Amino acid sequence: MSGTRQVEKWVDEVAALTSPAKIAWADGSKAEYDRLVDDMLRDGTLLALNSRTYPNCYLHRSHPSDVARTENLTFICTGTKEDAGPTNNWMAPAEAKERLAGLFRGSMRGRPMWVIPYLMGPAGSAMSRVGVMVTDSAYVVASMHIMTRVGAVAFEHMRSDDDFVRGLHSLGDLSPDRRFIMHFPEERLIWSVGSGYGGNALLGKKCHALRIASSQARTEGWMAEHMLILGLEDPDGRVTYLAAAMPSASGKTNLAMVVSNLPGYRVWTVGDDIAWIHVDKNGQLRAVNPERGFFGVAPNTSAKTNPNGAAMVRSNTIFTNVALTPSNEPWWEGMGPEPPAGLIDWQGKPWTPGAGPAAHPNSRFTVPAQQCPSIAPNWEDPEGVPISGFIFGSRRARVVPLVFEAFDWNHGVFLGSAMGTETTAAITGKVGVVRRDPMAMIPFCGYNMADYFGHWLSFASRLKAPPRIFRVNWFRRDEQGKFLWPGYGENVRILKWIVERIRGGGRAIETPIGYVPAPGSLDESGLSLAPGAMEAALRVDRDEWRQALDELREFYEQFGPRMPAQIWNAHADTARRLGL
Ligand code: OXD
Ligand code: MN
Repeated sequence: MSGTRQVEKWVDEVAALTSPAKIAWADGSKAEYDRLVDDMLRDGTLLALNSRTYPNCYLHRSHPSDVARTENLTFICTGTKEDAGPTNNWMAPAEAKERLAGLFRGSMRGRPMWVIPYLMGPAGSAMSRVGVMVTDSAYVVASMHIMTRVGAVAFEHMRSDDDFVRGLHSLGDLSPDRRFIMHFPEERLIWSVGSGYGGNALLGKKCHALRIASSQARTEGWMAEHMLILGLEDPDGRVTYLAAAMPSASGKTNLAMVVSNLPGYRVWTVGDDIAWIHVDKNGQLRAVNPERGFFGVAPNTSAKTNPNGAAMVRSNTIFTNVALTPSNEPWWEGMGPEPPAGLIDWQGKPWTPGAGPAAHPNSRFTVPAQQCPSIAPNWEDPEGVPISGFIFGSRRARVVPLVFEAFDWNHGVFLGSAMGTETTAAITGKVGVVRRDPMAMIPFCGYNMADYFGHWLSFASRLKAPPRIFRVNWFRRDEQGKFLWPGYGENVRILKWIVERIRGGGRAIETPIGYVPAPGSLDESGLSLAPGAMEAALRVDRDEWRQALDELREFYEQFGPRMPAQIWNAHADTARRLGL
């Protein structure tokens, strides 16, 4: 199979640079996937897991220095530094290409080069977009099979000969010193070298569906967001769709497929990481999940924290950097059972209790979305699902109440722009440091974030009734450092209040920061919280907010005059309402 003339031309150029032994075009078939797996079992890239308890599941161990996205090596290469903005690493396109051409030159010598045409988004959807990725990693090809729609379907969705994102990937020598993840949004081009892992190498995900797509979306008038999409079904069978932005490792996958602890309520999963959102002809926002699979964090996935997640990874799953039991089953911290004797750690060495984590904290599963027990029957609807509300959630021990609602669209955009989150040990090694992460897009916005806020603001006039915007924080703690809210399956109670607010009926009180649930309006039936915990979880603390607004001012100032006036005004209004 081969593609359009433009695709072929580009593939020829890439081959001339990387000098592969041969070129193979991926067709996305099951036979192709099986062949890739067989080859990788033979050369040791994959290990087969227990075929009785984990049929068609495999373990991959990455290079020990290649275990996570590397934001410090990720660049947005726009014509001017200002267009990338102060929160992105920037390099001039010509310089980036010159540096990386040196690393790509001959990098595939003696090895095959795969060309992967892929579709992001459901077949038949006007919201879907095409990419063509070139790689020298079989693991990447197999993972792209799970995460995207590979093959001829991609070419069928090109709107013109040139309508595809170009993604060039090579493992290089896997050295962090020669690792770069470069984005050229103006050319819809990605160059990634030196990493075989996750968001650095599966170019459809963070590189295409967020960084390049966010820039393309701005030009074309839609939104590419780091958001899950879920539908909450109420006891009357009505489903309300919500999209939620949360920073990495903040429970987004868990929420996307949460099992309700409230009788009569049910959550349907549409997506767990990325939402592409368009305005339809009636002025309604509609969202599709551009991905076809989940690339989730394994540790702490258990029958208790995420029963649907635990169930879906029992077949047809590629695990990366988890531990291995003597009976050839995957194991990770927080899975539930005690670690069995004879465990092998993520690097393939015998593990002893106390020797640090057996599974890497960022170990992953890659699994087809269709296997999730809560997958929505309409998750691949080409029209997408109607979005009635947005949720911005982050990890804050203080300041941010469990849930509250923005006054209006502009105020909601301000709340999204004001997001900060406490880093986890798994991410930076420094626990509890607040990192500014507007709309959870700091690592993923392919252009200047001040312009991104402006893009969000511009939707108000295009929508018949803009979705309501909510802020949540499952992670607020009491004076002793204990979580005030149980989270997980109980979070459906918060979703219920959100949907009641959207449909009318949910009661709230006005505070200086937004609408907070009125006493008794959150469904606490069957839940026994410590006395005073709910009040503490919902409290608006004036001093904490004063400090938060000061920190926010500093963050905003770096954008200079590009920062939209509406954001500054919302900041000033909040200070005024707090009496500051
Ligand atoms: C992810 C991330 O892998 O946000 O989804 O890091
Ligand atoms: Mn993510």
